[in-house]
Amino acid sequence: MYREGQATAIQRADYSAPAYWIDTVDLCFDLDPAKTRVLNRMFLRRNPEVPAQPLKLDGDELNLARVLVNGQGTSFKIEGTQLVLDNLPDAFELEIFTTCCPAKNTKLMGLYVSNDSFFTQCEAEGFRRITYFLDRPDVMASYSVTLRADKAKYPVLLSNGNLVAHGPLEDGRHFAKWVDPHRKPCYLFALVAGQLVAREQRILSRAGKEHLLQVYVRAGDLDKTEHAMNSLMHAVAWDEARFGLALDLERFMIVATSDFNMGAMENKGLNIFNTKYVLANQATATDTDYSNIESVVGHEYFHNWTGDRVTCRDWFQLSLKEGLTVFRDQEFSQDLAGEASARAVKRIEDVRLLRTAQFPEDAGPMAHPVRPDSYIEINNFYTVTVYEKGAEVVRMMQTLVGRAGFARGLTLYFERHDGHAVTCDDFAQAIADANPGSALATLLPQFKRWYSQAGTPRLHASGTYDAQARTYTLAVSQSCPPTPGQPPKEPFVIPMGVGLLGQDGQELPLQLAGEAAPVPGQRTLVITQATETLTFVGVDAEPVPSILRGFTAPVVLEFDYSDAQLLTLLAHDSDPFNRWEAGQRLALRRAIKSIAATAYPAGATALDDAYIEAMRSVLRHPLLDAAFKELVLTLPSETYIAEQLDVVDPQRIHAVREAMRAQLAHALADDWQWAYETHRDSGAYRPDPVSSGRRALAGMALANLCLVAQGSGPSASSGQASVWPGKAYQRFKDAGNMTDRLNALSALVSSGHALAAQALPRFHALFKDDALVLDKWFALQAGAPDRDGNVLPAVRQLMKHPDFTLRNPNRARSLIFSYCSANPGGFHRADAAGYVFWSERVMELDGFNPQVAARLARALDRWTKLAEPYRSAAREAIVRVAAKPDLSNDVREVVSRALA
Ligand code: 0A1
Ligand code: ZN
Repeated sequence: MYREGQATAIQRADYSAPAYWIDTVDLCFDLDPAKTRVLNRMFLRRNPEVPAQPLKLDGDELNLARVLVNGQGTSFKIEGTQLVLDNLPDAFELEIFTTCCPAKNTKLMGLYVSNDSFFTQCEAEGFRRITYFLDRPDVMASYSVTLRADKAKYPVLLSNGNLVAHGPLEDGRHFAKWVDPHRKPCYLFALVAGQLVAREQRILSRAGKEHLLQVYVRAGDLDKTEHAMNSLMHAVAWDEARFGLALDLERFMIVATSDFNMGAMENKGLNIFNTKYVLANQATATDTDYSNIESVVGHEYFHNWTGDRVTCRDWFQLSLKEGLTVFRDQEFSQDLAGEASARAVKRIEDVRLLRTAQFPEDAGPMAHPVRPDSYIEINNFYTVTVYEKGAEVVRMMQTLVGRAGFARGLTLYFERHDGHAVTCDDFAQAIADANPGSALATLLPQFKRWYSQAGTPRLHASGTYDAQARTYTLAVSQSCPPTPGQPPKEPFVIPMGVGLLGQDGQELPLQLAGEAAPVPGQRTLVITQATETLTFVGVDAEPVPSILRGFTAPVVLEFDYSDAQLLTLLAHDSDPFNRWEAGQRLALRRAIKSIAATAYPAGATALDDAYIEAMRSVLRHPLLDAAFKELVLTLPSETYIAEQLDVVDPQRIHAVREAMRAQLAHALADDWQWAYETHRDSGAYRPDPVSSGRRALAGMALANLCLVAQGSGPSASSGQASVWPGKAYQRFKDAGNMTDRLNALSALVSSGHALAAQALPRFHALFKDDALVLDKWFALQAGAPDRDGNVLPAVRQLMKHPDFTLRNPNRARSLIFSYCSANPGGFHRADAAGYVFWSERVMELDGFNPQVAARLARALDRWTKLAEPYRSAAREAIVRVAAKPDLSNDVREVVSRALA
């Protein structure tokens, strides 16, 4: 067994069924911030399929007061963190009495206090911080829970399931008893107690059943719950309509807390959410917030079936519920967006996240398969690979069996596994078995390599046109780079959406050699071999291939497109994803060329007329949606550009991208002005895709116009340009919604205009009582484009601001993560000061919240790619963190992998 300091790596191959089952759990809590008493009465029975052995219950930071077996005192041992009982009957009642201290729970795992209320977080292994238990997802039990607390301080007492009794107790205390009708693993347990108010909504299911939906928040926040409630109602209706999955509870509750390590949690019937993904009104939330709320509310609700009704056998199977549920929330948002073009915008956004966050993970020291083989700390594996790549794997299954076939597969999955804890194999098998004869069913063992092989496959394609034979041949090959512990890779099953465009941009019918007749429009071909040749016949002139349409597989497509071909795709491709992709390729190519150029400052004229004219055509296009235009006109991020290079000089990338941004701003100055004027007013605020798209494009235009005013080109000197910062400031003051207000503020900050110094304090004064808006204020400053190293001193100064605290994860993310993980130009400093700052914060956070610290530790994952002097300095900083003697397993796993 592999040992890492104190910690032992858990291996997927070592899975064995539990030695005992827990049938019922009866919990009684006396809630007190300093000392909460937990009485846990369980019925257990030996698992006859496993050799007889002692019962080992997990615990963490608990004070044990009493253990009774069938009402009698018993001998027990404490081995490390486990409570060990031997010589047990085959079936017995076990009573355990413990206490814990929620007020001192800074890890926010288990039972903790936030704003004078109690909350729990049990996934993945937090329940053991509440009571001794078999804290593993394959042990499913029936729960009844009694909560007792001071009535004035904690008027609302919530747990999973149905409220069966409540009433007063002595000394101003009261109680509530909850019974969950569904068996569940302990990671889905939840309780909440505090001064909360609820927005309520009664709904009827298709079958005519009534349900109560509730969104609980602090008293002042009720006016910010309408969108979350609407999103929940949409989610309930969508799951019934698309997959026939109805709400199985009389009552479904969402509770918001401002102290939360992650986004939200799908506890059965009692979802607990980060306030960020609940609270919204037009004055305080942006369009992005609105859309995030919709997808996170959907995500947690969809877990009710994919995660709660059918759960994971062990934590290696995490993507069973997460990949599938992300896929479901992506589909939900697309279906709600409606129009094909709005669906495409959502798809592009999802792919952009995958490529900027997951592709680097898959190429770095933390690379792991969608179903990992081992871990030291499971909390480190709630990753973009498990979530977003996992969702792509599920999406490929749908592509291979079709939308209806996939819905059939899901139905079979629930028929087979409802109420059980299963594996990714069980899921894939159900989808394949419901679709006999499909490519998925035929290729299932090979397809499942997506679960076992890490790394991003590269799909290389080249095209040859034979005018005489009227054929177009695509030679396709695939490979996958080595990842830690996985040197060679076997070929994947890669669904590849393909279309061919004529020189005039018209879609050509497709006929493969050997086929009887052409098929109009695009089709999905399935690549399975290391190399393959696809020959299209009846092709009258050399076509422009549109490959991997809709991003049908999570791969890097290499095709040596000419600029002319990319311009044709950008102008004409009927597939909006590839249309956007063509624009990205054109920009990327120019960025890379400029980065490699020897002249400095780099990128002064990175963009040529052809590119600029193409962007102008998109911007002025009479038919394209504003949201799509905004995506096309956004240059590839610095992180994405860095991933394309073998050796990364972050300052050079930053300089080139900034120069490209400025060039685009100047060259299209009149067009930006037109775009701003024609999109700035979207009528009464509604966060729908069309009006959000208009606001996004207007915001982008304003940012560009401010950049022009700050710059030195011919358009800057004209009096016309210099009015824009003033207009932006006015807009910032007058805006009727947060999207427009923040966009105007951001235009001033990112152009570096002096008015930013007036706008920022004004913004703070306006929103000083709204934590989520203050997060935006911190984030904007920490993420500002770096000018002569000005961001780090600003961040250090902001750490001293009375509103800053590292203890609140949202606030820590808004300042520290925005700087270290989302501002490469500011963070990667030649003087290493960014890395020093990073190491200080990782170690500081690790002292009280290792989970959040380990996330921050990932900011230097890609250090080996850095050019000198960054590389050595980054290594030094990581070594400094690794040398901390009392480092958590969470951070230790990340830094030791980085140094391996
Ligand atoms: N299952 C949740 C994510 C989650 C995981 C761990 C947590 O611990 C702090 C919290 C939430 C989801 O996928 O939404
Ligand atoms: Zn989830």
